[in-house]
Amino acid sequence: MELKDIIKEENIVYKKSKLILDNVMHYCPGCSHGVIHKLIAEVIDEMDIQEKTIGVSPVGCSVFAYNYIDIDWQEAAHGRAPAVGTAIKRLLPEKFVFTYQGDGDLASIGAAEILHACNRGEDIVCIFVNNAIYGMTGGQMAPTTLVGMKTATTPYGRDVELNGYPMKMTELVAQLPGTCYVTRQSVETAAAVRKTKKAIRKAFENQKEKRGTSFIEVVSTCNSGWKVDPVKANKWMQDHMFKFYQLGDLKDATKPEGSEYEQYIKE
Ligand SMILES: Cc1ncc(C[n+]2csc(CCOP(=O)(O)OP(=O)(O)O)c2C)c(N)n1
Ligand code: SF4
Repeated sequence: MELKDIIKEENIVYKKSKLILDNVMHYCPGCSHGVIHKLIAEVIDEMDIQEKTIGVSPVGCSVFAYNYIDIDWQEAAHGRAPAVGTAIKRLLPEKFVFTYQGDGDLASIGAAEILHACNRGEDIVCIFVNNAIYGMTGGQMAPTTLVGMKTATTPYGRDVELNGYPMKMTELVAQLPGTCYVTRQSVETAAAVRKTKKAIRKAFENQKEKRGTSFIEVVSTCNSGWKVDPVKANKWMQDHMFKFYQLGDLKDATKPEGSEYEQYIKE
């Protein structure tokens, strides 16, 4: 059988979402941002809300997210995406509004904005890409950098005495009454990608039902910033990041019994 016999319309099992534009992505090969964009596009497409959705893009590597997903976008200054998202949703409550931020953006300069938006229970979806590093600006330490992890500004590894402890933003926002759904996912395997897509869909459905803030952390790699190839980066993430940033739902207001984590902390 030749390639031309295989590449036929009837054999296609997967198609790129029509919301993903043809622009060539600037992300490094192996970067998680592209996969997460794909999932957001698929969910918006499947919910048929392309015309009704406004994304708020950040300052990190995903600053150009607006070049890749065919919806309306607003760029926000460093850390301010949840404040800008709040304003958009309050002015245009019929729109679906989501923010997209890296860990440097969300957990560093934007720590106040995200905590207060979640505490107010703004009816928005917050997507938090945690690759434990400032990817865009050359791999400096982020608030989420693990203890002992080497970065451009911690060449001997993050030292608690000097740099403090890594911050678990997802655990912090889960405590705030305004959040209705808080989850931590990843995208390094097909199974993980499917779970993350389900989480994004759930978050948008929550917004439809006006339930409050949904917060999705996606534990990710930055192979360029971590200075390893994409395969090693995934393995390192599985071995080290998941131990500290445990995957799963932390809060789910749609479940009367609560998420497994909520049940655990009640006991
Ligand atoms: C007020 C302000 N401070 C600093 C910067 C420089 N800056 C741009 S992107 C970035 C880091 C972004 O890292 P992160 O949010 O983790 O996203 P990633 O690039 O890893 O996806 C920084 C510090 C800026 N643009 N504005
Ligand atoms: S520097 Fe890191 S976060 Fe940025 S595109 Fe490359 S791999 Fe992705």
